[in-house]
This record gives sequence, C-alpha cells and structure tokens, in this order.
Amino acid sequence: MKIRKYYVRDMKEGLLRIREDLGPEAVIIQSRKVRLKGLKGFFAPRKMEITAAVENNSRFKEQQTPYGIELGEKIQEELGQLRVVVNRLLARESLPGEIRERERAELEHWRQQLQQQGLFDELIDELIEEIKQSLLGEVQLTEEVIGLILHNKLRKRLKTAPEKSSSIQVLIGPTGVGKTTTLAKMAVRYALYQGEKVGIITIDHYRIGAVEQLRTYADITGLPLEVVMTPKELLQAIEKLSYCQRILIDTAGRSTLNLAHIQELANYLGHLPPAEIFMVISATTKARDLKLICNNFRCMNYNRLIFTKLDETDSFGILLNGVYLTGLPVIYLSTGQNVPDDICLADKDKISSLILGEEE
Ligand SMILES: Nc1nc2c(ncn2[C@@H]2O[C@H](COP(=O)(O)OP(=O)(O)O)[C@@H](O)[C@H]2O)c(=O)[nH]1
Ligand SMILES: [Mg+2]
Repeated sequence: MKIRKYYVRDMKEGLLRIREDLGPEAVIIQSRKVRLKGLKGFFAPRKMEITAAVENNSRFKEQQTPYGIELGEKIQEELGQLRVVVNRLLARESLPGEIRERERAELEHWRQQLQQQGLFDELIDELIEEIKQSLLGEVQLTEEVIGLILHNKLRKRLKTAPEKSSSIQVLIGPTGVGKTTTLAKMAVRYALYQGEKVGIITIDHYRIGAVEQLRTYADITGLPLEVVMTPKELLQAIEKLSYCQRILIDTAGRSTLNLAHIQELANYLGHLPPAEIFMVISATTKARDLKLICNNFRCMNYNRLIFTKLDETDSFGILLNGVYLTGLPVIYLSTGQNVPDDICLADKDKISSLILGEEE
C-alpha cells in the first residue's frame, strides 16, 4: 500500500492532486486542517492536510491469483466495477430521500454551533435548509464534509472588498467602538507601510480629550491633523490637505438612539466629495442592537464595514449578520488595542472558520 500526504487549499484541489498522483482508485484515509505558524497564529494561512492511500498498483501482481494464474483484461475490469458497487453499498445506510440518523445529529451539532456564534435565526434556518438538500444523496456525508459545505456557504454569503479604493475615508459609528484607534492604525498602515502621504481630520469636538487622543497619534507619526467645527471648515480642511493621497476623517461617537445627533453628523458628511464611509461596529454588540445601529446610522450612507474588538469575544456570527443586514463588504478587522499592529484585512475564509470554531 502506498500512503501519501498532501497539503492543499481545499478538498477540491486535494482530490485533483490525489487523482493525478495516485490514480482514481486512491482512497482518502484522513483529512484535517492544519495551520502553518504565522503572525498571531490565528491569522496565519491555513492548509488542508489530506492523507490518501492506494494499493500497490503493480500490474503484474494484480494480474495473478494466489495460485499464480494470470487474470484477463475483462476479469480485471469486472472486478473493478464490482469494487465500486460494494463501496457504494457500504456507504449507504438508508434509502435516498430521507436524512440518515447520523446526519441528523451532525446537522443539530452545526445548528448549535451557529446559534452559539450568535448568527441570526433566519440565517441559520436558511443555511440548515440548504444543507439538508445536500444530505439527500445516495452517499452518507461525514461530519467533516458537512463542515466543508457549511464553510463554503458562509463564505459565499460574506462580502469583502479591496482596501483603499477611495482617497477620502470616514469612520462613523456608536461611541467607544474603537473608531479613533482604528483610524490611527489605518493611518500608520497607509503612511508607513504603503508610503502614502496621509492627512487626518477630526470632527470630534464634543468629547473633551477625544481630539487629544488623535493629536497624540498624529504627533507620534508626524501626520498633519486638522480639527473642524463646521461643515464649511471640513471642506476647507480637505482643500488644505489636498496634497495628501489619503485623508482620514474621524467623527465623534453618536449614541445609537440619539437620532438628532446622528442627523447632525450626516449633514457634515453630505458636503463631502465621494468617500468611503466605514461603519465601525464592535464584535461584542448584541444582535438586537446591531439591527438598531445599522438602521439608525443609515442616513450617513455608509458603504463599508469594520469590525473591532474581535479579541473580546468568542462569538463571531455578528460579522456575517452585519453583511446580511447591510449588503456591504467588511474591509478591516481590529483585534486589539495596539496601534498599528492589531488590524488586518477581512478574509472570507478566516471569518467562516471563526464562525465554525475551526480557529482556536
Ligand atoms: N480590546 C480591544 N479594544 C479596542 C479595540 N479597538 C479599540 N479598543 C479600545 O476601545 C476603547 C475606545 O476606543 P476609541 O478608539 O476611543 O473609540 P471611539 O470612541 O469609537 O473613537 C479604547 O480603550 C481602545 O483602546 C480592539 O480591537 N480591541
Ligand atoms: Mg473617538
């Protein structure tokens, strides 16, 4: 018996490689996800390790019976067909058209996982219903294969987009979610790592100290900071920073329930040239509050999402809930208080893995 290990991106690639390498008769003995070590472990690229085996395919051996009699081509072929039928029968425990007991238990397991992750009930129902359809085939699916199907379905529902498609970027959202901290991380990312000229504007003039927080970051990084009090001043500041490739605008946190304050800020943003408006949401937000936030801030025409404080929770369903509610892409994930390190680009595979508990 020949046994080989393959490190691949997914099962599809694995099957292709195995078929090419070991031929169509190879069987998969084991598959598991392994993580190659990398920055913060959690964000390192993940691979699938598949172990496959095939009986030694020496034609001479196969064509001989224990008594040394050669088998003809035809008998070889029939034996092959028989093997396929036996394998199919072994895989089948009940008639197609009904879900087998073990699969029912698997489905329940995944439903609970999604519930623990705080995914909206309607989304869970949709996903489970779709997976049921995959279970009605002839072959019984293992826990792992059901997990792969689910991963794929989550991935398809998520949305991401390339960073920095616009030169003006505004961060909005409820109080204390990490807007200013995230803006500082983005500024450093653009200025130091990507060599861009970056300017910062803040219309955070309500909260004493909030400007100081940003000024500290601006002083450390040497980036220009403009503080504005009116929509007119905002336009003047943008003009003043027109030599910058990127202008990042911080805003004062607004209580989600204070619609007058939210509208006031929306008036500022109404004067802006086309911009990326990031809604910043803490991953610790309750599902019910998420709906309120997404609705009440709608007048600001936000068009991107950022999730912060991923390090403060172990349920990540909110990331998909946010995309589901708004239809908008997630661009950044913030994973801690450290400027500039604790930020990364959102990745559909990693978010799906977090929701399915595949990342420890
Ligand atoms: N644990 C954790 N804390 C964060 C994160 N982002 C921001 N914070 C902290 O949250 C608090 C509020 O952040 P701030 O940027 O002032 O929020 P803002 O009011 O939305 O501007 C500060 O103590 C930050 O250090 C994050 O991703 N994880
Ligand atoms: Mg702030």
